[in-house]
Amino acid sequence: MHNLHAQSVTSNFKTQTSMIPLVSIIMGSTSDLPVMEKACQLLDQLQVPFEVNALSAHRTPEAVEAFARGAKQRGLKVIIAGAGMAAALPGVIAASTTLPVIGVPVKGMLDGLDALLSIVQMPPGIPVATVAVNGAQNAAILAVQMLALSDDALACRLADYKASLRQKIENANSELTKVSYQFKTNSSSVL
Ligand code: RP5
Repeated sequence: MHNLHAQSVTSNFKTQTSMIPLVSIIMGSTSDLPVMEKACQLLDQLQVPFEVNALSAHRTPEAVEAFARGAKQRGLKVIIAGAGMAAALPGVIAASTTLPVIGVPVKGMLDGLDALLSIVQMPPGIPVATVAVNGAQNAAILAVQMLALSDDALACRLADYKASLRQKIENANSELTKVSYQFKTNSSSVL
C-alpha cells in the first residue's frame, strides 16, 4: 500500500501519529491527489483524524479487499474513496465493509462522466454515497456530518463551518451593493 502521509499532502499538516484515524481517504492513484486533497483540508480544518492512501481496484485488488475487510476493526468510521475513469474503487471497497463509503468521481476523460457513472450505479445492497465530479470537499463534509451524530464537539465545529458559509454569502451581498450600474437598485436581498 502506498502510504501518503498527511505531512506530504500540504506543508501545513502536522504529524499526528498518535491519533487513531476516523476517516480513511483512499484514491486510485496519486494523480487524483489534487482533487482529493480538498477532503484532507476540510477534515484538517474540522480537526477530524484521518489517513490518506493510494490503492487501486485494478492494479492492487488484493490490497483493496484487505483494506476494506479490516477497516472497521481498525476503528475507522467512514471511508472516502476517489477514482477516475472506470472507477471501481469505491464500489469494490463497499463490497467488503459495512462502513459507509463516500465515492468521489475524479475528472479525467469524458468530463468525469465515466467515473461518475461507474461509482454511482451500484447494484442494490452495496450503496456508495456519491458526490459530484471532483466533489472531494463535499465528501469530507458528508463524512463529518455522519461523525457529528455521535460527537457533540464536532457537531459544534460543523455548525460553525456551516455558519461561515452563510457569512460568505452575506459578505458577497455586501460587496455586490458596491457594484454600480445605471439601472441597478440596491434593494435589500433575501438574506
Ligand atoms: C484511476 O485511473 C485513478 O483513480 C486515476 O484517476 C486514473 C489514472 O491513474 P494514473 O494512470 O494517473 O495512475 O484508476
